[in-house]
Amino acid sequence: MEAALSSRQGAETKAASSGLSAQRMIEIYRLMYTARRVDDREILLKRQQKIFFQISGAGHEALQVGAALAMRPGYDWFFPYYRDRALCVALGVTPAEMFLQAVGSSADPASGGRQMPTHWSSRALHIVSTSSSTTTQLLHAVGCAEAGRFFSRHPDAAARAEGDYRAFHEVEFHDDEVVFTALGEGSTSQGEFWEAINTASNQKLPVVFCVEDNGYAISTPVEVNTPGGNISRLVANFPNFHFAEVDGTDAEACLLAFQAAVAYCRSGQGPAFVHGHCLRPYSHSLSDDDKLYRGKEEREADGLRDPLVKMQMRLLREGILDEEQINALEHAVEREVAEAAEHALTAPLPLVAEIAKHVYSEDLDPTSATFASEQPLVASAVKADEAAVKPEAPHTMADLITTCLRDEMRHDPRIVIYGEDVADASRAEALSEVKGKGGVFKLTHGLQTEFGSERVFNSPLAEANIVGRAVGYAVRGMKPVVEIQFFDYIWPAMHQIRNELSLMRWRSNGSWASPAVIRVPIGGYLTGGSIYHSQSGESIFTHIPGLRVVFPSNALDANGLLRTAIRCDDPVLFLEHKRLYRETYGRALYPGPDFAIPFGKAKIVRPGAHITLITYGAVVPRALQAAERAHREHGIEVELIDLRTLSPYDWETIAASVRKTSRAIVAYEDMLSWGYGAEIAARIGDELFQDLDAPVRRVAAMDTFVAYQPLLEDAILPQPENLLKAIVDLRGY
Ligand SMILES: Cc1ncc(C[n+]2csc(CCOP(=O)(O)OP(=O)(O)O)c2C)c(N)n1
Ligand SMILES: [Mg+2]
Repeated sequence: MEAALSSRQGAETKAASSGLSAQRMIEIYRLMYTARRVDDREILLKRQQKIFFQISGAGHEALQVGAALAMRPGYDWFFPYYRDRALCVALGVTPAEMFLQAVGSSADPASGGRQMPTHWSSRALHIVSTSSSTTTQLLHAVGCAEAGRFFSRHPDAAARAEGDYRAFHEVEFHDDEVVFTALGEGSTSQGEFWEAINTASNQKLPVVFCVEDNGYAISTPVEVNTPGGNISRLVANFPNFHFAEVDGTDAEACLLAFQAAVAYCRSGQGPAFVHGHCLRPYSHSLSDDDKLYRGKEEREADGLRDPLVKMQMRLLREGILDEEQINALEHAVEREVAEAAEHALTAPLPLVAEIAKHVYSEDLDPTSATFASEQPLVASAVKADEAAVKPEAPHTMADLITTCLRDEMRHDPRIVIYGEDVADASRAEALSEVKGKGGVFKLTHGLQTEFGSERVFNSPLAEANIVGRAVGYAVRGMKPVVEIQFFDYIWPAMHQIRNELSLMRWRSNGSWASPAVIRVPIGGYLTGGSIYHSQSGESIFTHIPGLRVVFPSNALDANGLLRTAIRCDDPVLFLEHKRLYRETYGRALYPGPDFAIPFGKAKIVRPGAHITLITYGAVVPRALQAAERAHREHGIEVELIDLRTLSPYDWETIAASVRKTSRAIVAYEDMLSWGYGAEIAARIGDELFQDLDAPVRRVAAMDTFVAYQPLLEDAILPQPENLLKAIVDLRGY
């Protein structure tokens, strides 16, 4: 492939030698050469054991420099992948900064020594922190483009506001900004690739997708990942795209292809897809040896296509530089690279004392009094137009969640709500004759009608799409409050939640954050909910640093905690028990539009001197029943603690109670083994051993999923009788 291979839907890619200035050609070579020499120097340092990992961008330089020079750092937005060294050099990341990351220095501006080399991040250049996960970044790019478009259509939403997360999110946007993202050809097998081009296509977003096709994914050749061996052929029918397939070793062809792609995106016509054929002369990484799986002939053929050699030859052939000038240019680059590497070797190391910094926001603490300022309003104080629900009547948890969403959307124009079926009707013209859906549980009902289809809309049926886009929205300063339809189906989003959403702030050493809210209906006791509509599993998420996990048991708490979730600056998993949505238990009056409850503050539902019972969610009303019976039938006084938030949780309240009662039960709806209560029980045993008069007990579900037949469901999930028995047994211990 010697020149641009093809170009469809838009500007033609001009033929090679169409006339870049000599200056431009020299600059391209200098950037490509710099990237290669940084790789070479890192390889040396790795062999000397002065750095700990190396992965090179060798063979991709022409494509990446072409991409970078077609865009504007600090104006456009970039979601690169680990091979994009030349892209980042050309955007303005210096070799010195790259080596600081390679040695793991605290001065590494991308991550402060937390990420491997080539895990890019720069606020000034708009390079958003990337992970090692292949492909996740594409959905961030999509969300980022949506956010840019939203701000450009609603500039008022960008205004800074005090008192919530908006105080800490400077918003910049440009009407014609473009978002770039890249991945390898092997990574196009990931579902998130297809989920990203789906939304970009549907919404005509200005995203440039770049597939850097070096023919291999570690040892797996392209035809194994891509049926037919060419990704361009597979994506060709996505609407609204500009497509280009180029020789990724020809710097000029690449630059021209990207210029056309970027122009198409800037003009608002839709996304672009640039597929570049490049090569990988240095194996996958220093941990890989391609001689183990590639024939000699194939490797040698690649050697002849080295983009660096080709560019150098061209400079010579066209008389742009002579040999001496090339040598001078190369020596200058080598000097800069060597000095940068030397400097990094003496750079300061990160402090162990700062390991936990930026796991959560350093600016806004959701456990603080900032979120405890408001008492519920008395009904007479609620203005009629403030209350979307009647102020004088008690309301269900479902109602007060909806009310909170509505109040917060009125308060904060940066909130968008999306997910599966959350809109009233995607075909909005139907709304004049239909009532609207508003979610399978109806909690978002009426919101699209009030706030419009740009703020409340349906997503594709793809959970990673929902959360991945939320990351992109949130890094731009928007507040996505998204819904996963059932907890049972959160798993396709798990990768985004664990490796991206929750890690963005820590891995970028505080440079970026993605404080989105994910609302998730959870739990059983449904009579017929069965395996796939009854799951719990909260401990899997409380095991993720960086994520707040909230689990209210009643209407008032749900309202106040959801407000804190939305106004705080951390990502929050907000678990809503389906069985509690419309229960009589825990109904409450509308508490007003500013009622908030801080995280990490448990509620003592019932005081008692004999036994501490710690629980949350739908077990709270069951535990209350058991506690009342223990009092009536056995004279046992149970102190019932509703944790309300699971990460963080209120250790002080637990400890004070156990010191008083000397007996503790931890109860939870999830399976007994490895469940949330295991951690609480272990900590009580660890820190309060001297205060205990009996072992800590757990009451939870059987170690199985929930079955359909109600008889089985009742036996599997913890019931008031199980709790009562545990209380009586423990009192007699
Ligand atoms: C989700 C995920 N799965 C597996 C890996 C391990 N891994 C790292 S790179 C890689 C191959 C990627 O190949 P390709 O997309 O072609 O990019 P290239 O490295 O060739 O540029 C794999 C499997 C990963 N980082 N992320
Ligand atoms: Mg590859």
